[in-house]
Amino acid sequence: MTVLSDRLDTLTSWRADWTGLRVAVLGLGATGFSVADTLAELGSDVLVVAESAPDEYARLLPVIGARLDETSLDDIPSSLVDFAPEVVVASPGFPPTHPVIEWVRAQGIALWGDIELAWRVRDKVVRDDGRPAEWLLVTGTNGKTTTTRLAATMLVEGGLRAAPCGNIGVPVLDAVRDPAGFDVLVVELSSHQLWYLGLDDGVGALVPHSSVCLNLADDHLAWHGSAAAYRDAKAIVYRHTKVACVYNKADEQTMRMVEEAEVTEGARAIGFDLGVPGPSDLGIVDGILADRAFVENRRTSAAELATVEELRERGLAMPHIVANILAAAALARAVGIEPSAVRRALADFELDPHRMQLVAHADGVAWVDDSKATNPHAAIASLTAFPQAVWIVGGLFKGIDIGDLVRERGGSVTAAIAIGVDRDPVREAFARHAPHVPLYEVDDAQTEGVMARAVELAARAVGADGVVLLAPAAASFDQFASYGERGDRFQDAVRERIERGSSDDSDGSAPEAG
Ligand code: UMA
Repeated sequence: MTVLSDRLDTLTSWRADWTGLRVAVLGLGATGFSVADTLAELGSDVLVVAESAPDEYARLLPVIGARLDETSLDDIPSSLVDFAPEVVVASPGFPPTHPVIEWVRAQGIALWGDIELAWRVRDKVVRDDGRPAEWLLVTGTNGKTTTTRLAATMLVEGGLRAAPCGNIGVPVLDAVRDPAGFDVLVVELSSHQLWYLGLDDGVGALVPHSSVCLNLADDHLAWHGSAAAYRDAKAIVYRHTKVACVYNKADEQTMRMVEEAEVTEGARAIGFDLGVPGPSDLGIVDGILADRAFVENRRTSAAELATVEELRERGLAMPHIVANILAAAALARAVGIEPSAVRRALADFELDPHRMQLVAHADGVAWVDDSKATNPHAAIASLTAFPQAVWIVGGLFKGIDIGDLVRERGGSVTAAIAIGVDRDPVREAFARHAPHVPLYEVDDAQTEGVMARAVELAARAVGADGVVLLAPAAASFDQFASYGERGDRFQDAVRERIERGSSDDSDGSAPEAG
């Protein structure tokens, strides 16, 4: 073992000696800044290299004692080579095939993500018992953010100091350094962050209290290079789990991940789905969300968490949301939260905007914004929630095929409105799997015009008592800044149309399909 790796092995505490450690930080977004800020505070020698740097962060770096080289990263910057970093901490946007990442690995330099660093310094603020917060990990292709928020809400309702963090938008290092201190962190992890975690299984390896992979479907294939690599990254979530490996009984791949995981001895596999739960599962019996995993006698008894009817009243009864609720409840129950606290948390819970959000109900038509459905798997879940819908679909498909989605759900689509730059996948999927469904195309490629036109076409295609569903199954970056902007513009267009009234339709008839 080299002197350097000996030193890195000692760096598993905030109180370890980080001074003078040469660390290069790649990227200066939310993650890069939290990493630089942490390491500068610890006395390390920090160089940030980034292709672009928001003014606010760039101004702060010298103040906190870190340096910035804002430079092209197509080649290895000489500043990085000269710096000879002992550790490189990469932002999660950097794919394994990025030239700088390949260089770092070829040089044998230690490569961490922000999550590994956060785990190593998690004892900055400790609980009353002198121990750092426990971590609950949440990943999956879809539903991560909702589940993370749900679990954190249940924990807080149950009297714990808990916070959601990670891919949800709050860097884990910010949560770890929050002077308030937490009993439990609910950490949403993207496949990117998990890939970085998977690089090192040494003394710094994360040991979660409990963990869940909610589901798995093709996504981020360009970043990972293959579906298998994406899956392997997701599976890291279960590694070393101490108490509960929560998996989706309706998604065999998540069960397989648990079977194959190297967990801490004594960890249990806990299943969830919308069916009747077996012992060690959470599920639904006669309209009741029931826990048969964390009860005294799980062979003969169950704990009631909520009813489907209660969820319906709160707009939370869509199948995929109920699945998220069961997964979150499993994590909460694993840390000892009472069923009554789970129920109270659900009574106040609101879904985030752009997640199956009912924008308006006008003239019998429901307008639903699920702009967050950025991949086919998410769009299947949203289409499944309605027997029939006019579907606004399209954007950037990132190489993902929507044929299966259209084959599976095309029967419930009364008309499709195509937006986005990737038209061919939509045309081909409908021609092949649902040729009877009228397909209208939005020709306006300007961000300002897309949704007005899509809403106009949808309004003319939808029947009485119909549903218009924005669930694009694709990323938004071709025409919008984010899925949030895409959803906001849809909502604005819907409201404008309703305010204007439908009277100004050119002829009130259905548009001509392309
Ligand atoms: N950069 C490059 N080249 C690259 C990639 C990044 O130069 O190939 C630089 C750019 O200068 C860029 C900076 O790195 O400004 C930003 O880094 P980043 O893209 O890794 O993003 P952060 O701003 O640090 O935000 C990240 C997550 N983003 C990604 O994983 C892409 C955020 O998740 C997360 O909330 C935040 O850390 C805090 O943990 C967002 C996301 O889109 C929501 N996640 C993806 C998803 O959910 O599908 C994975």
